[in-house]
Amino acid sequence: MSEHKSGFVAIVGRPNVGKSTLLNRIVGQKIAIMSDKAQTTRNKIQGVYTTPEAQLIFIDTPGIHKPKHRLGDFMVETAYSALREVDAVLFMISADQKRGKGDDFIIERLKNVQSPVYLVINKIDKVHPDELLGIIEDYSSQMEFAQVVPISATEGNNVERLMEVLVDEMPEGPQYFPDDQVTDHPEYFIVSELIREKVLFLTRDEVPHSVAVVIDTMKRNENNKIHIQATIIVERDSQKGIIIGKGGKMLKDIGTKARRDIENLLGDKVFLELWVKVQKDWRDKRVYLQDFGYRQDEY
Ligand SMILES: Nc1nc2c(ncn2[C@@H]2O[C@H](COP(=O)(O)OP(=O)(O)OP(=O)(O)O)[C@@H](O)[C@H]2O)c(=O)[nH]1
Ligand SMILES: [Mg+2]
Repeated sequence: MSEHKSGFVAIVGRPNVGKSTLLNRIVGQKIAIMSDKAQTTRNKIQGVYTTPEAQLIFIDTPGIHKPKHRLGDFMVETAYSALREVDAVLFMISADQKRGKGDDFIIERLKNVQSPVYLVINKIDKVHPDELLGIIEDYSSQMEFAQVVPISATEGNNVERLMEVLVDEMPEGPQYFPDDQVTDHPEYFIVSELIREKVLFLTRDEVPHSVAVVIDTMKRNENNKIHIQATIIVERDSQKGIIIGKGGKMLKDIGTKARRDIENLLGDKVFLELWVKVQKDWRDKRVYLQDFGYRQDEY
């Protein structure tokens, strides 16, 4: 009989290439929020993949970009910190985007990484198969990858194959998490993220990037529902107006959509109360970043 294997795998790449979508597919549950806006993920999120033979812990990271404020600095540092002490790195790119300065910047960092780096070409559903060879050649001329694996995170193409390749790569090791644990983050964190996801989905321009969500209380009430009070923080009064919407319609919409996802996550009825607060330029203020869950000591 072969030994049990385990290890850590970091997923890095530019914003919006589909890192969180892949993580959710691997664990079979929505633990990381996804959106069509760049810079959706802000923290490291671990997803646990368990089979009888192996356990892989995947670390989803914020997209690597040129930071414009302290929150951006935190996000990029968080992504780089995941490269340390992992057993493998997945460098994800999107098949429908040309290699750009942002990718080259990441590649330079990856050249110094000790563990094997896999090139994962995502969104192959968006291009003709003939285009793949050119992409592979182009990236392989920049650095040596342990392997190249084209996938579609939304359709699921080749994701099983990717898992096989990674299990092969992992060293012998114990099972770190129980069979049924899919993430290291507490429920309240995912709840706050699900609310933020709805804001990302329903608003545009600067609003999505200016929003943080904090859970104030979360407890079972006398009607046997989980009662959640959460605050949506924005940077300006005008943004507060947008989040609340005409006659409170936007806030109601955010609440209804978020509640559905939260009930799914918790497997319970939820009563969700949302508040909106302005905290001027919080993305550039260290104390607010800490208060809102972006702590330097967490990477
Ligand atoms: N067509 C297609 N779209 C995809 C695929 N994977 C992800 N997407 C879409 O790409 C967008 C970004 O996905 P995310 O998973 O949020 O991307 P990310 O890399 O985590 O982005 P950041 O957190 O901002 O760094 C979403 O609209 C996804 O639905 C894929 O395989 N095919
Ligand atoms: Mg993400």
